[in-house]
Amino acid sequence: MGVVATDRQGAAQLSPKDFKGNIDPDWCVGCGDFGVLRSLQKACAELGLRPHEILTVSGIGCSSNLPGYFNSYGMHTLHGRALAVATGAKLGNHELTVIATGGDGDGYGIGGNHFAHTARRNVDLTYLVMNNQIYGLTTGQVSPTSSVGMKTKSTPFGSVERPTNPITTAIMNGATFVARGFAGDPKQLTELIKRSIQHEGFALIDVFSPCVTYNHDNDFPFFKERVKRLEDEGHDPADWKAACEKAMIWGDTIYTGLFFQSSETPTLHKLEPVLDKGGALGRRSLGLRREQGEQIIKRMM
Ligand SMILES: Cc1ncc(C[n+]2csc(CCOP(=O)(O)OP(=O)(O)O)c2C)c(N)n1
Ligand code: SF4
Ligand SMILES: [Mg+2]
Repeated sequence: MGVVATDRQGAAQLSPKDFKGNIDPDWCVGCGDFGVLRSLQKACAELGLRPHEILTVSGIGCSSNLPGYFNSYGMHTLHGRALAVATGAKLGNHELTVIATGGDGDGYGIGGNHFAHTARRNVDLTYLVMNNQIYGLTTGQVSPTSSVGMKTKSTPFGSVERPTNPITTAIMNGATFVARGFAGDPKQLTELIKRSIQHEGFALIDVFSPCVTYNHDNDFPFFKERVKRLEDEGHDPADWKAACEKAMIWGDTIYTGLFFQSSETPTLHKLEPVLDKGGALGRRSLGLRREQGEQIIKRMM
């Protein structure tokens, strides 16, 4: 968990609008990513966070443009590398609320290695994946979550590959908070984001965020007909086996909500002896004279 406001009596409560970036999104009209951005803004406002307490980090893709539209510190990094950079930032300043964002291609394809290892390390951050089952930015190629038979620009006769399951993958790799949201259910999504930020450890929220331009199979009506909330069925997120079973269901019913949560594993920054005492690394003195610091910066430029 990052800094959730407890120490600012009298400070005005921010509204979702305060988390609006200076640039308006250039997403297609109707893109699911709008719902994700709004839910994130609402969640941060309701938690009493301030923009300077948050870092959003992304890779490359339509969804990865999110940090540009959100008012906080932000980094738009390399394709598939959001989690690597987010891990470094969290260890550099573990007081920050770190939120990595991106798409299914970015996170589960080229960045799949980082996904597995960030979960295993239980890095204390939220990973918000806008899963539209397609490469949107590059105009509609098959992605790791595209369904078998799906026709795309790169699979004109239908995809022959089985899709990855982000929920079971995250659970098997040791993630301690694993959830699924839907851009068409902002109320549930906002709650999930709030809980993921409050959670201490690696939190995945895989969000169905339809690409209205390049994926006409998995659109808003497709999900509206199928999604059922786990919380309406009395699912216990502490039940690992039930979480895996529910995550495997894909058909007339597809579950959203919190599949799994555990507080048994310490976060990476709590395990690191160097970070254990003395506060955030980024706030500590480097023990260098001013000239030495300037020389290092000069050498690096
Ligand atoms: C190293 C590298 N390889 C490939 C690309 C091209 N590329 C840019 S975005 C993208 C896929 C984006 O898909 P996804 O992460 O699902 O995001 P979406 O656009 O669907 O939100 C690819 C292959 C790139 N930018 N860099
Ligand atoms: S191409 Fe798809 S994912 Fe990209 S902005 Fe348009 S609708 Fe959204
Ligand atoms: Mg995508």
